[in-house]
Amino acid sequence: MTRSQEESRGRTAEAARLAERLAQGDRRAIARGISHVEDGTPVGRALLDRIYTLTGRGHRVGITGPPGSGKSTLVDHLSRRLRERGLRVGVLAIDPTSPFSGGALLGDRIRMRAATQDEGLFVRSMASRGSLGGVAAATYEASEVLEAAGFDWILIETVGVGQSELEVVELADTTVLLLVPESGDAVQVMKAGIMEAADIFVVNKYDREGGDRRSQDIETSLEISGWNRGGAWRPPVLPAVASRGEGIVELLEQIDGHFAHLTRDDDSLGRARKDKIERRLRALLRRALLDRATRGARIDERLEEALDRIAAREISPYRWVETVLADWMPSGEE
Ligand SMILES: Nc1nc2c(ncn2[C@@H]2O[C@H](COP(=O)(O)OP(=O)(O)OP(=O)(O)O)[C@@H](O)[C@H]2O)c(=O)[nH]1
Ligand SMILES: [Mg+2]
Repeated sequence: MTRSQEESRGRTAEAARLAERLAQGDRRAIARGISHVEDGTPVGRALLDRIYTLTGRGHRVGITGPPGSGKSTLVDHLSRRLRERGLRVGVLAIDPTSPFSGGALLGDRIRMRAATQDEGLFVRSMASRGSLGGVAAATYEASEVLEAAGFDWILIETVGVGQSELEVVELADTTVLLLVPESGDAVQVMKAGIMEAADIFVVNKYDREGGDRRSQDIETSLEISGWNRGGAWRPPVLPAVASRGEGIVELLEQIDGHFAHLTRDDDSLGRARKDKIERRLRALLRRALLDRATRGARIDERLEEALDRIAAREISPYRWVETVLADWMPSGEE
């Protein structure tokens, strides 16, 4: 057997072991599985392949909104309620180091709760590493790992201000957008196109001035934008004071309502998921192509070599890209 065959067998065996332990809910296996997936290792890929038949059973809920809008606080309360119902809850938080809460985030409360006795709660922060696949892909894959481990609900917290967040949002079955009475950041959120992706709006911090006005604004923009995007679900706008646990029951009702809407008589959940799968296939293919094409291209090294010279304006970035590309995939013109 060649060395690479041996390695490949080793990976398959490790993925198989992980998959088996995962399915039994072994927390260390879950954590390792997610790490593999996050790092994009061959074991991670083999694992995802192996567990695929076990995925698709959970309800994936994206919780997004501007920095400091109360996402972690809300996720904490939501997961409590779900645990009370006897449901197993996985929480994935992306880049929880916004300048707002300075990294204390993801509610230390829930992390601690998870770390203690509760077997039905698993919490993980996803590092936004700049891997080829990006954090959105890693998060999606992590949610598959959690589903394979038998978690019924996957709550995904992400700051809703950019393209990659929008990708995360797109992967959820239900997207909850949190806004606060003060406008400010909301503009950014709207620019990112997340308004259009939201299934449920929550105006949090209703204990502050201006909640009603904000709700009214959202209602108005829903009317203007024509909320019935190919379906009859009308995104509700709900008030909440997450820090006091107010509005959580109503929110859960709406999330359930949305899921029921997706799974009603016809196959809208199936269709919605197929759309997502299609986007995912394209993204996976892009990543695999890029991976394969750049193998051995020493991109990182070359970047490092070039950085100083480009910063000093000795060569232009455009020239650099052309040079790298020429080495990497000769155009055949020579
Ligand atoms: N007044 C008030 N404060 C709240 C409410 N909900 C959350 N907070 C506070 O707002 C701050 C930010 O809450 P987080 O839950 O960390 O917000 P977040 O959206 O997760 O923040 P990032 O992850 O940093 O983007 C905390 O100090 C919370 O206690 C609310 O309804 N009213
Ligand atoms: Mg947070």
